[in-house]
Amino acid sequence: MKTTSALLIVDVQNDFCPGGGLPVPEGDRVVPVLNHYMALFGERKLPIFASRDWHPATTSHFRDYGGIWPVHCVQGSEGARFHRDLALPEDVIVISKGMDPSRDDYSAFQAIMDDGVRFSVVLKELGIRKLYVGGLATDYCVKESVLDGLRHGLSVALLEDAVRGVDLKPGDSASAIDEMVTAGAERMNFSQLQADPPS
Ligand code: VGL
Ligand code: ZN
Repeated sequence: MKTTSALLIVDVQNDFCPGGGLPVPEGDRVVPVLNHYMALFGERKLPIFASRDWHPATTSHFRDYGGIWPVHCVQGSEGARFHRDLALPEDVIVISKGMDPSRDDYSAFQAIMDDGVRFSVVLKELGIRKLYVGGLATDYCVKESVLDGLRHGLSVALLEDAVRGVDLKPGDSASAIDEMVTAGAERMNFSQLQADPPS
């Protein structure tokens, strides 16, 4: 069977969960749901990517240096680790973004693997045509990753039961979902995926 689908888990890191440096309300609620998605992709031998926000201590992304965000996901810190209950498989492909101290880098398409290979290049090598996206935060990294996926010509499904948003302004996450759908993303939840499994 030729692989065409992959799962992308966006930034499910301690700092984006309650108690973290940039907590997303209910951010940790995505964890058990994403574990179900990972099990389904794992059974079907489909690739699973996990992106991480991976900032240097000094970056224009942070409030102290001109940005809008409190300190979060500093490289090597506890806050930058994936949530402990996120059941990442051994063969998960971790991609990192946000290392450039002069850029925000919200999209996973700006992320690279440890060996420097870009996410889009890996997707191409694996023949991925459809990306299923969940994680944090709906109105930032999830949104930008979904929009970039569509720009790259992929089919993109937004896993609506496995995302949560920051909502700096109330309604930001709802608008982000509208924007993704308008751009061509398909909204999906776990029971819909079980009825129409990825291949
Ligand atoms: C994110 C704000 C700042 C995200 C990252 O992962 O959505 N949001 N840095
Ligand atoms: Zn960040």
